[in-house]
Amino acid sequence: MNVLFLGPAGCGKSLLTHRFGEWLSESLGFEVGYVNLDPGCETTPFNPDFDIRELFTVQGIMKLEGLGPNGAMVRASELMEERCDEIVEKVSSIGKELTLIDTPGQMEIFVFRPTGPNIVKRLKAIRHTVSVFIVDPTLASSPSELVVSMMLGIASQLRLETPTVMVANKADVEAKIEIEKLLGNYAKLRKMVKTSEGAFTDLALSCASIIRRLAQASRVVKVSAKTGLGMDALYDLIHESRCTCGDLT
Ligand SMILES: Nc1nc2c(ncn2[C@@H]2O[C@H](COP(=O)(O)OP(=O)(O)OP(=O)(O)O)[C@@H](O)[C@H]2O)c(=O)[nH]1
Ligand SMILES: [Mg+2]
Repeated sequence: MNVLFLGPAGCGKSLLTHRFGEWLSESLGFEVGYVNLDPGCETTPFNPDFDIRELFTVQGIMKLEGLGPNGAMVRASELMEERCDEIVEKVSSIGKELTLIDTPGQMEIFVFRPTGPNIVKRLKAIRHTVSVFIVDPTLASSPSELVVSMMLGIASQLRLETPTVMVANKADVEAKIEIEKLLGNYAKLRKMVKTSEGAFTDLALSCASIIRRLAQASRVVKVSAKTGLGMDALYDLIHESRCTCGDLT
């Protein structure tokens, strides 16, 4: 199985890839493969079996093509697209039971451009692929912000067409709202969105009902990539998503 880690910049994709992998091998004895698909990162907390930076880096593109960081990131995305076959071949030949895939910091580069969907489509054809969408509590400090974060998760699910589970990371930091509880209690979420101030309360309420209908994961688990809290719950959630889509191989 492949597990993709997705989410907004700085939400903890790389650290969670590392921590979850460490937990899978130490606690469950799995053979874990690691992939870095972020051409812009300086370092990775894990030791990748395949690293996109073996092919190109954002820094290199900036120098070579005289581009700024954003232009170089877009160019990197195009290069990933051009070398899609090679990337899929490298990822698929890792040969571990579970391969954890860290994705670019700026998720729009991967998810909202053709690159991500194309790579994932091919990975899916080879073996079961699940996404973990990470909600960053610092970007979900009010009910309507939480709704926005979840919409982003649903948009990723639509783009990549993979079973997608959602986690609230940074559980070791005190959160302003109880994310996982609110999402497990739709009536409470609606009530809180309704009473929160904002010109777009109605819009937020409509989005909340979409989340209820479309979020594949009926629950969100709380994890900490820093302390390792919730790795067992994340594993269960991934396993459940696999059972729901009928693939138990
Ligand atoms: N307190 C706390 N900090 C965390 C946690 N997970 C990640 N961080 C911190 O958040 C920052 C970003 O973590 P990364 O793992 O690099 O996040 P990322 O999503 O890979 O970041 P980009 O790839 O740059 O978008 C780092 O300073 C981490 O130490 C967590 O569970 N708790
Ligand atoms: Mg990262």
